[in-house]
Amino acid sequence: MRLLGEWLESNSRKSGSRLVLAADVGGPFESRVGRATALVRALAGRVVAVKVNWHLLLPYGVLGLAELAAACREEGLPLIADMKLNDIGSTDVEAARTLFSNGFDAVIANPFVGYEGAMADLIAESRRREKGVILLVYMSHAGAGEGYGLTVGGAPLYAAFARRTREWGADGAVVSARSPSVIREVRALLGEGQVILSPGVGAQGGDAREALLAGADYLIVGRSIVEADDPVRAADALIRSSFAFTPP
Ligand code: OMP
Repeated sequence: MRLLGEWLESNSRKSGSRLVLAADVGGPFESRVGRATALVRALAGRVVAVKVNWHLLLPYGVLGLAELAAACREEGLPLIADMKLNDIGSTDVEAARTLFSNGFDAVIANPFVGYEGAMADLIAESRRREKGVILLVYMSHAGAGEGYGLTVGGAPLYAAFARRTREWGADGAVVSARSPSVIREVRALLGEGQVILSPGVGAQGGDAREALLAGADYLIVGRSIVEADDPVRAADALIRSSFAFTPP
């Protein structure tokens, strides 16, 4: 079995990078997948994984992303589907089967829906297929605290979600790079081998180095690379500025 965390770590050792490319390519619909695929080719060796979101999934669907999935496979990069799965088990499992049968290696899901009849089914399907599930634990937008920060039974909801990530045996958690203190708390609650993926650096104002020092394993970065005049230089600059330290 190739656990997602081991795959990311192996790519990170080879590349010296902790960047996950959010291939959020906008602009003309007809050229998005071609441009995203070219980005993956150009950035291979500088990123440890590729994540796709509605920018590509909506206009193309998984069948339309075959070229991108093939590029990820050839470059040895796990392909993560960011649909923030959030439904009953049978629907989530259907989505996961479609994704996993078409070159995707992991999905992001929302633990808010609970275990029985929802996340239990999705996680079991992913395990059976040797694929990954990453749970949303604390989001990066300004209003994230209104939901993920709600206090339930004297503790914030994100702490409950971090515990669920461990207990349910997911592969890791998404935690905002803009909230290093939350990253620290979540890090302490996660189990061994469970990774923290942190979005929110660059365009959203978070600091890459602070997020990594707080305990994030990887940074999910979209616009500050994708929309840069020179994405390779932008990725290199991020790698240089954030990784001038040895992670604990
Ligand atoms: P940039 O802000 O352009 O770097 O993109 C960040 C990427 O991470 C986008 O694809 C977002 O949809 C995604 N993301 C967040 O920004 N915040 C979150 O809390 C969670 C995600 C995510 O699940 O990837």
